[in-house]
Amino acid sequence: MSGTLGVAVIGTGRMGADHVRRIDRYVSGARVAAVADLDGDRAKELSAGLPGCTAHTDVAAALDAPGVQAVVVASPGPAHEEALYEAFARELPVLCEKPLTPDGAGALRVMEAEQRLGRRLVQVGFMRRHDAEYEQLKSWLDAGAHGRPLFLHCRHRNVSSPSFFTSEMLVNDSVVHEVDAARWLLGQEIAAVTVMAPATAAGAPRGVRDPQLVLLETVGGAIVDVEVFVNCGFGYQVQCEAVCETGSARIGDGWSMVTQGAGRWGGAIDQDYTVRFSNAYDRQLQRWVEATRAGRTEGPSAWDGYAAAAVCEAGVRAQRTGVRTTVELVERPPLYC
Ligand code: ISE
Repeated sequence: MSGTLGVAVIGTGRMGADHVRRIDRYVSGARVAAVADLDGDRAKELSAGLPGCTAHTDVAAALDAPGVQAVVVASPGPAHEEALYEAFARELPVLCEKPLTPDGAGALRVMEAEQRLGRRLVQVGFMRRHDAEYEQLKSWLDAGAHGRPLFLHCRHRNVSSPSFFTSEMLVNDSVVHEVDAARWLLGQEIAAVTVMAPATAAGAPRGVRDPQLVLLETVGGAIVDVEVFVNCGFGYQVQCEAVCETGSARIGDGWSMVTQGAGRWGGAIDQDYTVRFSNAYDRQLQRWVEATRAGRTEGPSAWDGYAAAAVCEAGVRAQRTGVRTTVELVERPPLYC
């Protein structure tokens, strides 16, 4: 593919608008050629400042717009599957925000459709894989200098959850990141999930069980514990400590400038994922644009999206029943090996 990559962005909510801004201002080699949103006014408003960008309320129309060569899907999860099929029908490469689909069955259908095309078109937006600290931790683990990984101790805290958040979403919208990160860092599938919850925090919205503790067991015998707390009130924190047989490594402490005065020392805590992972989002998009222009599809695949969805589905069952729940995965198709 030569020249500037024309990208259609589907969904102009928080993430979609952020991707549009990123492509327009920071990513080289790409431009926003079309945007689509059910809210036509929002799409029009966003496209207004972008030369040559058209606004649509319909995914198909956006993908057929002049100059569109690739797609970013950033609509709500339940709308991803249809958008992916529209992209497949036109053989357009796609960067699809997580979750690939809200459930394992949908992700299986997407994989089947992609296999019928005979080549990978989808990269899933698990952006932590592009974060510099996560990359460092992955290299440390891959070097294997400290023996086998035994534990990942993870903390995933948000200041507050959006109004539509449910107890299930702590697993399938938030912990889905740790599910993917754990599979990627350890190079192992997740075999079973257990979910426990302490007393609900005073800051949790009515009916939302927050915080929760999610335990993931990998096929290689490692245990991943995730404290997920999406109304902690004090900051956005994503931390991960890997413990191996003879050493440990930890990321996400967020050391920025340290101030001292009046007998105290301190620093700022990020308040939001678009700030904490801003570089990861930039790198994800830049790398996707470069790979796409070179005719390659890289990064987390539809298989990774499927595996994460299957683990989260088991997680939601474990949450409801209080019982350790095994994860059932289909055999990995050759396209994803
Ligand atoms: C949100 O959708 C994200 O992807 C954030 O990274 C995560 O921290 C948050 O809990 C999710 O709701």
